[in-house]
Amino acid sequence: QYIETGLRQAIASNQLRLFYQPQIDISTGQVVGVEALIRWQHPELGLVAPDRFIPIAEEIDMIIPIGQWVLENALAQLAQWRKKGAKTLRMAVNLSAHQLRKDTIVADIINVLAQYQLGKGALELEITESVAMQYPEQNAKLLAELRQLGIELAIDDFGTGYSSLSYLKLLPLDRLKLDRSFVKDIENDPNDAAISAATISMSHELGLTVVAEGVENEAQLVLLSSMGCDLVQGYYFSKPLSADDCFRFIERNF
Ligand code: G
Ligand code: G
Ligand code: MN
Ligand code: NA
Repeated sequence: QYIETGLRQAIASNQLRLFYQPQIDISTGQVVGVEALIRWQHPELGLVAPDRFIPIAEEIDMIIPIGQWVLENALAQLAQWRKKGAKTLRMAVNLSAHQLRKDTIVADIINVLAQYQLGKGALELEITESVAMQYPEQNAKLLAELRQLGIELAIDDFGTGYSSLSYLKLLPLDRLKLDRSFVKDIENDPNDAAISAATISMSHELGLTVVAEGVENEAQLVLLSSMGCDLVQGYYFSKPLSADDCFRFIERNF
């Protein structure tokens, strides 16, 4: 109740914040993208993590305005970074089920991209497996429209849902994000290593690239690299950063 009341005013009260986590191309070491991750700067609770308020935002119909706020602010930030020299940087934004079902979603995204003069390859949308497979036919049509606009599409938390793999052949995707639960013990657990290797080779056969999430040490990086993983994201490189800190991180390898 307390969270709910506060959440309704969070945008107007300027309490939402975006943090950005770099995504690194394993073969070049370059930062090719960043994932925008929301937090809520609450006057009493401090910085609230998305796990604690996104589910509530979905229930009380606040996820649409919050999702729109994220798109606008993340793309405004990307436009600024591109002007400062990060010319090909990509911004990954998490999309909730409700946002995908909104009938003006394509127009909304076109408008924000146009507002910041961002073209193809600027925006990546992350959707979870469960969302992707909810309405496979409708999603296929919608995602094809988005992809036509040069928006890249990634499946978030891959391998964790109660899902079949059939959506992978139905949907026009660019990338899978290997869930960090498989990466965590990849050096010690042969099952995690097998699942990761199989996911990477299957993805490549399907014409998709793979981002490994939650990479925390060099051993994990070396193993993922030997498996042909394309991109990595995790504390070994950087935790999610404020915009200023993130730009300093990106700037190091222009
Ligand atoms: O940043 P953190 O690891 O705490 O994020 C936890 C979860 O919150 C992640 O699964 C992420 O997908 C989700 N999340 C973060 N930012 C957003 C957002 O802007 N929109 C939605 N729908 N989910 C987000
Ligand atoms: O579910 P999604 O991948 O969108 O959310 C990413 C979340 O994972 C963020 O909240 C971020 O804080 C967290 N995260 C990012 N890198 C690491 C990592 O290396 N280790 C762990 N344990 N969490 C991470
Ligand atoms: Mn994500
Ligand atoms: Na994830």
